Amino acid sequence: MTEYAETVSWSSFLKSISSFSGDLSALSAPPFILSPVSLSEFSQYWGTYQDLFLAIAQINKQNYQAYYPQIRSIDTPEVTRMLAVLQWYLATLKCQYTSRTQKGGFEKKPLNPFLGEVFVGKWENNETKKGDTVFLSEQVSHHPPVNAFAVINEENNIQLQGYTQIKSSFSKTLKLNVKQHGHAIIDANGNSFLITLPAIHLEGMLVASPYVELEDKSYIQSSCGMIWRIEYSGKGYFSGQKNSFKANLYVNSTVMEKEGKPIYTVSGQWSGASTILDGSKEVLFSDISRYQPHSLQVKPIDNQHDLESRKAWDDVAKAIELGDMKLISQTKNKLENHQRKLRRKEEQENKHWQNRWFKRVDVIKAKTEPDLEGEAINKLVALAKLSGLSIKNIPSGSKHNTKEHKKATTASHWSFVMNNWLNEKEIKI
Ligand code: CLR
Repeated sequence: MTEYAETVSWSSFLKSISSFSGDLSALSAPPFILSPVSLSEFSQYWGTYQDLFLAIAQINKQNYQAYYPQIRSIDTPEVTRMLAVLQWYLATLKCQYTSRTQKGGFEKKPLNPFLGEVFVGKWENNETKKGDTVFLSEQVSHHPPVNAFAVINEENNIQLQGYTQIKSSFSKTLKLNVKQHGHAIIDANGNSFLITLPAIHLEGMLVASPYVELEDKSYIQSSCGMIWRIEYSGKGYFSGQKNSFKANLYVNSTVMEKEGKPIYTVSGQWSGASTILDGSKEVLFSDISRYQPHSLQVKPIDNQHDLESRKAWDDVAKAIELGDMKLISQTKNKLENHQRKLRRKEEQENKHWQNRWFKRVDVIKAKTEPDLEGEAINKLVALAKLSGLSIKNIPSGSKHNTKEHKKATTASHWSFVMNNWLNEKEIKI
């Protein structure tokens, strides 16, 4: 395809945005902006930095002083663990939001996962005391699209689980604004952390090379009471750099709400280096370029189950790589028609699609339903309470005292069911 043809189709694409309905999958975009990768792969980035992730579980009373020798004022394992969670979290942001745009690339429109689509793999940690980490991702809902995920390392007794659902809209200046619903919860040796998902927007639409910038705030609430508030900004807000952030650690959410004195302040670029204020001295906190990303191992397509993402989308992905619009729509239609048939059959037989490893729990109703084990759900409720964040189905990180919270009536969340994974017979990692 010539560059000229691309710009022509891009401008007509931009025009078509004026009638955007909120459903990104219904937006037909020119082939060069289509990605051959399904959105169900994106949650793997929670585990890319294995060492930083496992450190959260490995820090204890005996070893905590070895973790951040450059920060002189650290005095407890709890504070060290909070720093480790932030350091890992910043690294995940780099993966989640810049891994596709590095080396001159741009953000493309990912494949829209079908109901029941899974993407699984593992990180092999060949050193002792690390053990392998399992990654599971499942498309638990198609309308609206919801992806649930889990990252499990048994050796270190650490597990992360969560889900995400995006709500998007275009501004008049053709900026794509995306709010995320959902959260991630870490459970590490008896310590748990609730992580809210930041709002994002896409810049660079007018020049056909979109990239993500984060905005507003997100939180990490620990079961020990401490909470991080992370504020994001792009070029030219409180810093001249893109991907800027400032994170304050508070002893609890009450102090945070009163804008009391933070224990620590970390600032810099989440995609690069950041510093921490240690007393009155500014020292290096983290420089992500010094850490090695660890890639997820995924089975070859031939050994995959029909529900596995790369196998199911193989023909479409190949067509996208060829840039052949006709072939793209043929292969996509085939997959989508098959899905429609399945749904129709279920309807006729009065059956529902069974989710695999996750279940939906409404925490408002759950209180009156005695059979709800859902451990993570209980943690969610407890951590949300500590943080003053809403438990309802509103954008992740919304506070308890907002209008949106008062208006919302449901509080259903997706919760990982470990036993379902342990009893899994068909899908292997
Ligand atoms: C999905 C959940 C991940 C983090 C993440 C990263 C990038 C986001 C993606 C989420 C959702 C889909 C997204 C993408 C960047 C671009 C893409 C918003 C939040 C949109 C659908 C691309 C649209 C492109 C056209 C308008 C051309 O953990």
